[in-house]
Amino acid sequence: MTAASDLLFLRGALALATKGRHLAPPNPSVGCLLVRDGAIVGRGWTHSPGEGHAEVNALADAGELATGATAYVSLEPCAFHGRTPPCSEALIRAGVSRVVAALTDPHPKVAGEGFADLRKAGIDVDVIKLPEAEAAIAGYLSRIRRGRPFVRLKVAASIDGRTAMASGESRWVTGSAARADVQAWRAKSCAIVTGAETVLVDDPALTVRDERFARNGTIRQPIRVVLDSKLRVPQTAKLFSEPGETLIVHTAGQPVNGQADHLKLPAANGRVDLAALLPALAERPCNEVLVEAGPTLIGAFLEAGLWDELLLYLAPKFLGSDARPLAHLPIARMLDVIEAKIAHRETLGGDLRLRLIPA
Ligand code: AOF
Ligand code: ZN
Repeated sequence: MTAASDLLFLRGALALATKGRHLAPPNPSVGCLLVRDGAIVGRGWTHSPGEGHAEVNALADAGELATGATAYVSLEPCAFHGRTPPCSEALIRAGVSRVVAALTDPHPKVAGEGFADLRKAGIDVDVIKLPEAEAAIAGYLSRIRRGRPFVRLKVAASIDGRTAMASGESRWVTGSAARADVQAWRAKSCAIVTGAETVLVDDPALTVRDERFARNGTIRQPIRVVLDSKLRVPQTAKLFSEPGETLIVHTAGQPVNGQADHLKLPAANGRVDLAALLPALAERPCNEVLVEAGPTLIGAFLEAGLWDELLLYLAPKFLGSDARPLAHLPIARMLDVIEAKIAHRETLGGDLRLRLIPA
């Protein structure tokens, strides 16, 4: 039976899931709320891989009060031994009487097995589908269902759609609030993808530096993926000495030094084939990738239709018609324009952030 309170508590579980967003990858970030006699007795969310899942953390929080409680979870409890034991067993052992979940886990080792285990043990199970629960773990779902990560393009541009002066000079187009926001998107990503050109021109760090995302003094760094088909990036590039891993993706030749991880992929039009890159990143495993790159790579993702979201930060200034465009996209006819929908818009300091999705 679905009561209004079920929805409320399930949304509460989903809100808890956001707490682990920067820790959980490549695991899905899940939230769990334990409720007994109308009162919340336990809260949990997914920690780093190998540490507790949401359910186990909520059970630990509730202690004895978990017996007879209802567990609200944003995802079906797992039913297999991975890095940690199955949550279905932990819930059964703790004596919860009912489980309400917002989504079935499509992982081949779960996919309904978690619910089946609970029911076999006499626990009532209700699934109340929440679209927000899907959106919250879109990267994980994309990796498991489509074999490719969720691709989020990020661009900071002027109101006339320019990202840098013709000289390459690009600091600072947007303000500090927009830049702080980018840190949050990086923090929940598994990989930051960029191109050799950006590394050669800007020498970026591409790291998460905001202490908000630290746990026990360390910050989980998304892997930096540099598409460097001809191996032009020198070992002196800043990103090699930053915390976290760097992966160089190339299409020909042999890397001369062993410092960074290398991956050779097929080429398409002389560049790394993006259609080959994405499954390779899913294999690593990557849920969400953030593409922070120049006009060529952004244009290539747009043109290939291999993107799920574009985060567009717009600063109310004009860089002028000699400045660099946000995407290199030679389109001649109206028939071929790439259309998008504005899914969300927000102001950040003096800038505007649009979230666009393919139309
Ligand atoms: C849950 N609760 O909070 C999460 C789940 O290697 P492990 O043990 O960490 O298991 C990873 C799998 O667990 C992952 O692929 C997904 O199926 C599930 N994630 N399940 O019950 C959680 N994060
Ligand atoms: Zn689990």
